[in-house]
Amino acid sequence: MKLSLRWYGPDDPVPLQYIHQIPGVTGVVSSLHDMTPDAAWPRESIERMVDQIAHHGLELAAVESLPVHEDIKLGRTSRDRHIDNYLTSLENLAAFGVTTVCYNFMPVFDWTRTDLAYPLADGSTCLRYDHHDLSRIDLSRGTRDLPGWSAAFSGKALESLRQAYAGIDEETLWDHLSYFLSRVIPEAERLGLRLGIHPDDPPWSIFGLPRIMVDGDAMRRLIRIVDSPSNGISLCTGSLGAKLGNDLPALVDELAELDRIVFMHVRNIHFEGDRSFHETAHPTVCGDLDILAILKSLHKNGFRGPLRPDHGRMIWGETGKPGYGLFDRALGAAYLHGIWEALG
Ligand SMILES: [Mn+2]
Repeated sequence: MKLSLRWYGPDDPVPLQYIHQIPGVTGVVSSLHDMTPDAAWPRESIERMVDQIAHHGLELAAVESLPVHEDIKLGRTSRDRHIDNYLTSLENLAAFGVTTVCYNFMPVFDWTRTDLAYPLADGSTCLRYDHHDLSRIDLSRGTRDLPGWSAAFSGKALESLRQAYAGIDEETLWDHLSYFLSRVIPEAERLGLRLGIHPDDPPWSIFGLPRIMVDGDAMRRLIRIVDSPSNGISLCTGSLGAKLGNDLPALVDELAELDRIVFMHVRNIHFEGDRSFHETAHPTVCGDLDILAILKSLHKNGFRGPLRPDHGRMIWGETGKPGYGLFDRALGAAYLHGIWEALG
C-alpha cells in the first residue's frame, strides 16, 4: 500500500514539509479546492499542484475529490454537459500521472457531523454524530446551524435543492449513478485511471435526502453496474463502520480479492447508540472497529493502492481544520505503517 495523508492545498495549516517528515508516508491526497463543479479542471492548475507536491518529495497518490455536479445526481438535462467536463478533468489528471480518483454520490451534503470538537475524557476533542441532534437542526435559515457547513447554503438555496430531491427516491438515484458510470468508466479505463466511490458518511438518509452507498450490498451492486477494474471503491472504514452490521474485515476481504478497492480511508469510531458515534484514535484498542483485522484483509489480498489515516482527534493543544490536524493523523499513519511492516 501507499501510505498517504490528505492535504488541503496551499491554505492547509499542515505544510507538505511536515507531512514528508512522518515516517513511511510517501504521498498526499489532494484536490483543486478553489474549483467550482461547473468547470473542467485546467491542466495548468493540475500541473502546479503536482509540481508543488513533488517539490517536497511526495507524490499525488490520489485525487480526493473530483466532485460530481449536483445536476448529475439529480438527473437534470444539463448532466451531459457536466459529465463532459468530468471527462475533460479525468483526461487532464491522467496527463499528469494521476491514477486514482475519489468521488462521492451524496445528495447536497457530504460528510456531516453534529459536533466538530466533542471533548473526550483525556482532554482531546473529536468529531461526533448524533442523529437526534441532527434532526433538531433547523435548515429553514440555511446551513448556519450545521457544524462545518455554516456558509454553504442560504435557506432559499437549500429549500430549492431539497424540493428538487423530493421526487428522487433511492432507485432513481441509483439510475442517475448508473448513467454517470456508464459514460465515465469506459473513458477512465482508457486513460488508465481508477475511480473509487466514497461511501456515504454517515451511511443513512439525512434531512430526508436519499443515500445509497451505505453497506456491502451497495458496494456489490456498484461494481456490477460497469464491470471494469476502473469502477471501484474508496473504502472508508469510519463511514461504513458507523452502520451496525457492516462487517468490515469480511467486506474488505471480499472486495480486495476482487481488486475493486482502489483507495482506503482508515479511521476508528466508538458507537454510542442508534445512529450515534464519535471518532477515536486509529488503533483497534481505541474504538469499536478491528483496524488490525481490516489491514490483514488488505495485506492478504495484495492491496497496493493509496491508504490514508482518515480524521484524527485534536490533541496536544493543536488547532486547525477539524479532523485534519497533523498530530493525531501522524500517530495514525505511524500505527498503520507499523502494522503493515509487521504483516511482512
Ligand atoms: Mn473517508
